[in-house]
Amino acid sequence: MNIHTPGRFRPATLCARLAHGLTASACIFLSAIGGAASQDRTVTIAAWADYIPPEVISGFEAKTGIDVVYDTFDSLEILETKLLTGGSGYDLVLPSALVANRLIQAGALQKLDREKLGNHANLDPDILAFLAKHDEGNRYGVPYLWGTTGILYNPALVSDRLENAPVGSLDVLFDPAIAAHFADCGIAMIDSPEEVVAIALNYLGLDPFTDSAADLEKAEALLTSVRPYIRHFRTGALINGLADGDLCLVLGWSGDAGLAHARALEAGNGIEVAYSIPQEGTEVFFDFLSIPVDAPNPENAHAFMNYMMEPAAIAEVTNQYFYPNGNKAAFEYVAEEVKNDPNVYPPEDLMDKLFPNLPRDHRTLRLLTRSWTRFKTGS
Ligand code: N2P
Repeated sequence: MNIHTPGRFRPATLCARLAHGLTASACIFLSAIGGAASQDRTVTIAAWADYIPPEVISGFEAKTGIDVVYDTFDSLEILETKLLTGGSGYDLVLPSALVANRLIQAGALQKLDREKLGNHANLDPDILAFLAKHDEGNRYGVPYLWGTTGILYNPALVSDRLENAPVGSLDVLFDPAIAAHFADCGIAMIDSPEEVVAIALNYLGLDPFTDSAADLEKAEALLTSVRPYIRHFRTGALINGLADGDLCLVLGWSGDAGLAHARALEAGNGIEVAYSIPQEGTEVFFDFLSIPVDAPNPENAHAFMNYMMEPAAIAEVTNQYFYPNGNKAAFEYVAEEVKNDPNVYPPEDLMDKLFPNLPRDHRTLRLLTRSWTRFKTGS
C-alpha cells in the first residue's frame, strides 16, 4: 500500500492527465515501458485518514494482486471540489451520503455495475432504503461506515479543570462560561461546516437544515462566542491530539474516540479518551463508497468495493475503527465488546435523538460556508 498525504501529488498512475513534472512525451514513454500494465493493477482511493485499516488493504492486495494507493482528504469540501472539477485520478472515493447526493446530481459519479458486486446482497436493506433518499435505487454508491458526531474528551484533564463538567451535553463546548475552562488543555473541532452548523442549530432548538439567514446568524453567534477557546480545526490531527494528551475536548466523530483511546493504550501513556453522544441530540452520518465518473480504473474500484462488502473484511474495519457498517451479514463478525459499546451502536433511546443529514439549497449552502469561514478565522 502507498499512502499519500493531502496536498501531495499522486504518481505515474495519473500520467494520462499530465501530472506535475511529466511532459507528454515522458508520459508516452512511461506507458510504453509498462505504465499501462501497472495502471491496470492499481486502485487509487481517496478517504479520510484512519478510515481503511492497513490490514484490510493488504488482504485485498493479496487476494486480487491489485495495489492500493491511499490518498487522504481533510475535508469533504476539498473532496467535493476535486470531483466536481474532474480529473482527480481517483478510482474510488468515500464521500458522505450528503456530498454523494450532490455529486450524483452533478454527474460526477458513475453508475455501479451490480454484476461486479456479488457481495451486494450482504448489505443491510434498512440502511439501503434510507440511503436511497440520497441515491435513488442505490445505483451510485454502497454504504461503508456510519456514526455520530459528538463529544470526545479526556476525562482526567477535563475534571481537573471543572468538577462534574457536563460532558454529556454540548454545553461543555457551546457555553462560553464552561468552554473557557478547557481552553488551556486544548479544544478542537472537525472542519466540517455542514455538520457542525446543523448541530449548533439543533442545540439552539432550531431546524438543523433551516434555510433562514436569521437562524444561520444565530448559529454563527453561538459558535463565535466560544471561538476564543478553540485551538484548531485540523480534522486529521484530532485522533493523535487526543491520544497524546494535547487535546482534551473535541467536537468530532464517534469512532475516532475509540481509536484515540486504543492508540493511547498502545503507547502506554496512561491517557484515556471517552465519547458521549450529546443529550441535546446530534447528527448521524453515513459514508459511501463511490466511483468517480472519470475513474481511470473502474474495474479495480468495483473489485475493491466488492471486497469491502465481504462480511469478515468490513467487520474488521468496524472492530478496528469503532464505526458500525452497513453490512448485515458482517454483524456476527463484529467483536462482542464493539457490538455492546453504546458509543458505537447507539441504544434505541439515543437513536431517537439523532438526525440524518439533509440537502440544503445553493443559497443556504453559500451562506453557511461564508459564516463558517468567518467563524474559523475569527473575523
Ligand atoms: C476518520 C473518520 C471519518 C468519519 N477517522 C467521517 N464521516
